[in-house]
Amino acid sequence: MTPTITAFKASPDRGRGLARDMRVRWALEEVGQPYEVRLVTFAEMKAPAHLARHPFGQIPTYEEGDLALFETGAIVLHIAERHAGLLPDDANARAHAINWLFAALSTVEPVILDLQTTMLLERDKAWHEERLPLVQDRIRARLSDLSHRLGDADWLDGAFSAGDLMMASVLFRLGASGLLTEYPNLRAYVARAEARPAYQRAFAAQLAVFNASLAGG
Ligand code: GTB
Repeated sequence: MTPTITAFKASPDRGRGLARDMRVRWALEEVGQPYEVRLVTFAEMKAPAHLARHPFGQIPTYEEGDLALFETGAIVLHIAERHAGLLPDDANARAHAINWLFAALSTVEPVILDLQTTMLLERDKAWHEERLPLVQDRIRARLSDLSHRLGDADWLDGAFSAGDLMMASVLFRLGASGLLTEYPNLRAYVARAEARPAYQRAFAAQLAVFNASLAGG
């Protein structure tokens, strides 16, 4: 059964691949599963039909037959568990990959989101200049540990997995901050992830949606 995901009709990131439907598109491309996309406006995201799919009125969602999911972590894990390609067969290696997926979302993403909040919503506050270095240093602490763990390896734990997909997706959001440039192996890790054909296909698909929205589609 072809799954349907939801995505912004006109993404505020202007098709730079930062909205979270990108993670789901990428996972589906990695496992070779075709999918359909229901595009939603901000108003539609807060209307009852979408709230039935997503209690917080956000994107992405994932529907497959009777199953409706929200939260990118749950969606990517679901895709990875039902298709070959994103989780190893060995039980312990599989658990490690899932471990990294959770680490990306629970340990690395929160400090990065804090920086986005600081830059988008707190720039006009008197304390912004004082708070910014603290937020940046909390990110550096995570990146430093991650950089040590990755070392010279291509991926976090053996072959590319759902854990790498999620970790790279989280790190993409540091692009504008320049912080990744302080960790050459993490910058190379992100570049390797972006170079994957499945990532490229997913990126092109979400960019096409944004370009169509500019054209009034
Ligand atoms: N924890 C949820 C998950 O991982 O699925 C978070 C989902 C989420 O934050 N969705 C965002 C959303 O629907 C879109 S991706 N926001 C609308 C709302 O909450 O009303 C976050 C996002 C939005 C915009 C950019 N950007 O412009 O660069 C980047 C990321």
